[in-house]
Amino acid sequence: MKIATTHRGSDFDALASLVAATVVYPGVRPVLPNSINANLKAFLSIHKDLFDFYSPKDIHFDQVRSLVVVDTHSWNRLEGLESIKENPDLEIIAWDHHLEGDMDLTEAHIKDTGSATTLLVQEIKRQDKLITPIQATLFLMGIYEDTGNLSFPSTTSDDAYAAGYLLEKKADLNILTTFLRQAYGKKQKDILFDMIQNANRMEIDGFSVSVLKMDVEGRVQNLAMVLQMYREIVNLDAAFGIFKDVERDKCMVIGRSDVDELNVGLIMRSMGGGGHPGAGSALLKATNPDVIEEMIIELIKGNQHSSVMLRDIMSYPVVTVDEDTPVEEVTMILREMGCTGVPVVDKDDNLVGVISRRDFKKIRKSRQMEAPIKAFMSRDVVTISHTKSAIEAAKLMIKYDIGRLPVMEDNKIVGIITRSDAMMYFYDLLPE
Ligand SMILES: [Mn+2]
Repeated sequence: MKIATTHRGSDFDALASLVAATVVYPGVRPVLPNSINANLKAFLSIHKDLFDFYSPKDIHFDQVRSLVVVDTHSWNRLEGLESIKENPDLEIIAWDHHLEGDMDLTEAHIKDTGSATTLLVQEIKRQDKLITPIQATLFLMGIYEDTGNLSFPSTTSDDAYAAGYLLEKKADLNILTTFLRQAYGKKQKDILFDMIQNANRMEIDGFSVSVLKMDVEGRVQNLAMVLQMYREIVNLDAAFGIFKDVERDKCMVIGRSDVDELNVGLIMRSMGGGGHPGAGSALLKATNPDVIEEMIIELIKGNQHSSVMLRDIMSYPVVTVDEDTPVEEVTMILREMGCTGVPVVDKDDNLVGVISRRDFKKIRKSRQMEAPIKAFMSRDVVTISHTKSAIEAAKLMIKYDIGRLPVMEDNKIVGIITRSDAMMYFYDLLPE
């Protein structure tokens, strides 16, 4: 068995490197440590289904013949893998940007780039492997996090070339800023202070909105994050910033919204930019900020159709299984449906549990395949009412780290919302 793993307290560079390793080594089992940082937790609670991670406890260590380690090559930074050290003829391949490490390597790809992801992206490029835009986004997050958006002194030209390659492969910068908490320095602090002092609040169609106009000198990083902080502090439904770069005579327009009904992506697209329901931006050349402000207000007024309710994105009808169905039969049903989990009901159709891919990993012996599914299902089922919104569903998925939410009406399941439904919403892939 060939496994890939990374360091404890995984960050985006670690996760991105791990996923990149599965591209470079098809068939390798990616083992994600249980301890991961908070940004990563939020990202995975939405995206987990895209990546088939194993937990260290799912692995029979004595069967591991080949180990790929990424973003570390020190035994003490791995989680729960000490015992495989003793495996005879263990092959160890490392991809790492830390020069120090105590593992006895069969194959070393070690170079002091700004991120470990960079090294794997170079390999993916060299082999001309296919990657999806979502993988490209994740890889870029890995590079950006470890290089402070290519600004840390540790950044090398390799990192920047790799970032360029990922943008070519359609990495999505809006998603990236949603999940990466970025540097907040003096410049950002001054701008935030300015914003709060000049705070203006208007009511447009029942939304509390603020449109700020500011001149900025040179490039200021993370304006989007500052705007987001402003929106949170002043407690607005949505905030828009029009940042005029006086030297270049351009306006950067950024929007952040916390309510479903006010779709920032739609507004930014109308101005030639792009984005998602909660976050977007546009770059306008030689435009008067007052005119842009008027445009934004008009667009918000015209924005009356973008409320996305659960019934618009949920999947239905819902296949359920009876709690006494044998495990084996459930796996067949899942395979036929092509999905990874299913709600479990009792004789009277009441929801009593959910079975998911993670629960199946508890099964170790073949005779357990004949046991009723209720023996393995999760009983604490988080559900959501059909009257709630897509953002509320996504928040629950993040909070409870679950990929499937039954949608309930009068105690019966009327639909199910999955991570991929939520992703369709976040990436704005819904049919218009
Ligand atoms: Mn790293």
